[in-house]
Amino acid sequence: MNSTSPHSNSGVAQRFPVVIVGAGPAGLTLGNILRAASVDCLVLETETREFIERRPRAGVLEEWAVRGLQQRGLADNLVRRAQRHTECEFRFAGERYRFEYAELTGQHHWVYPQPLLVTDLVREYADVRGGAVRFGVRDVALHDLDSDRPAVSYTCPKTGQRQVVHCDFVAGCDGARGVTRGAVPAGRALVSRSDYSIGWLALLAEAPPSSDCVLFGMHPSGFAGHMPRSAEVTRYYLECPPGDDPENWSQDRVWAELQQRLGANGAPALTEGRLIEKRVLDMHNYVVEPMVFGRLFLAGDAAHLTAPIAAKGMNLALHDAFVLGDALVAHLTQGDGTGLDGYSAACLGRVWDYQEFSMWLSEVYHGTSSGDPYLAGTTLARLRRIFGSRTAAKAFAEQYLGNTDF
Ligand code: RFL
Repeated sequence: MNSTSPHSNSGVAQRFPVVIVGAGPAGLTLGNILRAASVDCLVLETETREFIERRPRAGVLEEWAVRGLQQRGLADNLVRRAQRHTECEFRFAGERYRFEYAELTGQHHWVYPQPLLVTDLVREYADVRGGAVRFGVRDVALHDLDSDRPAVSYTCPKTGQRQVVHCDFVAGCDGARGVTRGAVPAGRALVSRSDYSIGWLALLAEAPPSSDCVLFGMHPSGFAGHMPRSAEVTRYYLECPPGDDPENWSQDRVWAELQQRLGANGAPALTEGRLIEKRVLDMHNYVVEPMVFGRLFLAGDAAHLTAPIAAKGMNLALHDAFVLGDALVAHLTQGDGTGLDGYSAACLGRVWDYQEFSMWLSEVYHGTSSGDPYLAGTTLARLRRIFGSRTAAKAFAEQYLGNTDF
């Protein structure tokens, strides 16, 4: 893809200093940072604006990430509307264990549904800061990335014509299923992968939360999670075989499993409701190193995927966007390339830290249902340590909330 010519069947060539592929949290945050410094950029997105503003996904944001958005004028709605979570609850061996992480660390989580954040970011970028964006583009291809005159081409949804955009830099922010990661030639990056061989049935229920906090159920039948999203909507997860068909999970079966796996002494029954999303996620991770090839800078899920086990992916996407945005602004406005040179290393420390935590947490969530009594025993020992030792609890809380020292 990198070596193909962008020039066939093209309309009028355009030029932007930066082309951003993908209008998710990473791409839109990056675009906003560039526009705030009056750097021109173009965002290319395969979906419509309405679609990205509604796509349900993440909800949990770490304090440092929200501070980063605030410092860039991107969190006004968020801090007004998001919930602050200060504790969560683990349920295992028939009992409930409250984990008061704010009391241990002085930090909390923010809960703000990803579609609301994307809506805020796209409005600020396109309607307030005057950023250029093309929705519904097809067949995005990258060209001449290892030269100082890279280009991006795409098919315009209205005319069907190929368009070419010349630029200085390409930001690959097109998520786990995008095309930019594939533009890095084999041998120019190391892609490390890990597969948990575990599936999660991700559910959104039209039901109020059944607790004031996140619940984690470690049950011999499988993990279950309860994540409040708003007064009317709650996200639930159920461990299932990888590749399972969501149609195997009727409304009745879902609620019966949730009630069982999240049941514990003294816990009220869950408030049930209509399921408005039901999809199976196979739990796997990857990391691309370095996150740079020539003039292409990968950010967010395009560069590294963290299974939603530890709710870290959007936080990492924002971190990359902050680092890359500041580095591109320094280069394009002051000729200072040190930030771009250090971009990959500046991101990968946090990426690997979160990968490791996600792996550790996966063992905790899935050990009791692994069918291996040894793993089940060591999992319960880990959990009891968190609730038996304040030092262990603090160490866990620090990782759960996201280390601020990167
Ligand atoms: P995104 O959000 O996937 O955005 C990429 C954008 O690129 C577009 N695109 C293309 N555009 C142009 N050309 C192409 N060829 C393109 N291919 C794709 C896509 O349409 C899209 O608009 O990536 P980004 O910006 O890196 O953001 C990553 C986050 O979205 C992701 O890490 C999180 O959603 C992960 N995640 C969570 N992260 C958290 O930090 N906290 C959470 O609580 C949390 N919960 C979750 C999650 C992910 C989930 N799913 C569905 C995987 C819960 C779930 C269920």
